[in-house]
Amino acid sequence: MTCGLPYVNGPCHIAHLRTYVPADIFVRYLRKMGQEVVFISGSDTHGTPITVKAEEEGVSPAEVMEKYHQHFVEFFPKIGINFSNYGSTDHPFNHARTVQIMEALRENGYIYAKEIKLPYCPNCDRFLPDRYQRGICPHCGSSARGDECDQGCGRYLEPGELMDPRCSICGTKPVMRETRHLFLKLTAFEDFLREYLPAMDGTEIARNYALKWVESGLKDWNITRNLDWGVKVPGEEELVYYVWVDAPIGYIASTEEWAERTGGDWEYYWKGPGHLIHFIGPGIIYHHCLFWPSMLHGAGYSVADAVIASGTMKVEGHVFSKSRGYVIWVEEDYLDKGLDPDALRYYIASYTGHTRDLDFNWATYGEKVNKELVGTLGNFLYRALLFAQRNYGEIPGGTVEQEVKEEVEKAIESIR
Ligand code: B3M
Ligand code: ZN
Repeated sequence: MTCGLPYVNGPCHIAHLRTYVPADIFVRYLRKMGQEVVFISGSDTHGTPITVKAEEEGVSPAEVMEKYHQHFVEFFPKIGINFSNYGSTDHPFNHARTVQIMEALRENGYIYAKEIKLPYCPNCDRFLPDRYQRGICPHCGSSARGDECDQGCGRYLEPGELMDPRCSICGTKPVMRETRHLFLKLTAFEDFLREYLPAMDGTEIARNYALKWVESGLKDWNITRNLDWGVKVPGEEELVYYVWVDAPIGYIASTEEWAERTGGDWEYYWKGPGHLIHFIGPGIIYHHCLFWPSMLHGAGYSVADAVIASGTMKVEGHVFSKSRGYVIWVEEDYLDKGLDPDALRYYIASYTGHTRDLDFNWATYGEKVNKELVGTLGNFLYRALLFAQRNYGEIPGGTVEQEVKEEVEKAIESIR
């Protein structure tokens, strides 16, 4: 079981928990049912989310990464989430695994190099990968960043696709400059994806979106960036792999870390008969259902049995947004105020179905805690315990009536 890897460019916020808490509940459930589960996550340490943050703060990407990696390592247990391994995409295992998988894809004929023209900022004197440019989404016309329509349709954007780009650091209109990049032949995986996706288990939105994208035509995928922070591409001095290459490979590397520590067998899951389940947020279906299975399949690894994409997160009725302030920083705004981690877990788990919009607002939080947890559950326990204490001075022994037993069995079955 994996959980999407948080970018370590800031602390844990409530939209993270929208995915992690249900995943954790599912893991606990599977274990109760006697399944052996390796629960994997880790820090996503590369790409422009980290380098842009580092530039904003005037520190190195490594400093940003270390600070927030440490935050997440310490944070997850505080909210009751204990991964079998919480790794890092900057771990040597991940650098090595990424190079190995990309080499396997190259040997199998799925990777080629091509000269392309990309936006270059003459003022900052550099190419503008991903978050270094803002412009207009060619699909829906919204304001978008280089690799993702973050304020409109949510589509993944290939380098060069963004219309009317501007350097997001200095606002300059970039010039187009020729540069050599590597591509993954995503088009070669069309037949595989058409067979794999309909059979893939998990939430319907994951399956249906991915199938729709295959229907609308696949394009080869630019897998490299002109950056010096990331996994270096052997033989290509100027390039690192795109963060969405080494990030999911981080799931494997984190499993390798677990295996090294426990004596477990990572290949059982990634090359053998073990089952793989990905829990992800709603914005990263494209990467998990098109790019990732193609990479795995093309390099001789197992693909996921299921992709479970959660619904979106709102805060006080507004679409979750860090920049616009519709955010709850879980440590600072919640735990540090002395509020109970389980009450928040309960809110997230009970508010609505896993694929629906989940709104966090303090009024509903107060109601749920006071009425459901304190009023209903707390009161039930209180009365039962008080009754026992008053009449017996302890919880008395006894036998459970057949009818009650049957009701309990029925409840377990229906939960299962
Ligand atoms: N770091 C976070 C996101 O885009 C991204 C997930 C990686 S999972 C391999 O939501
Ligand atoms: Zn769009």
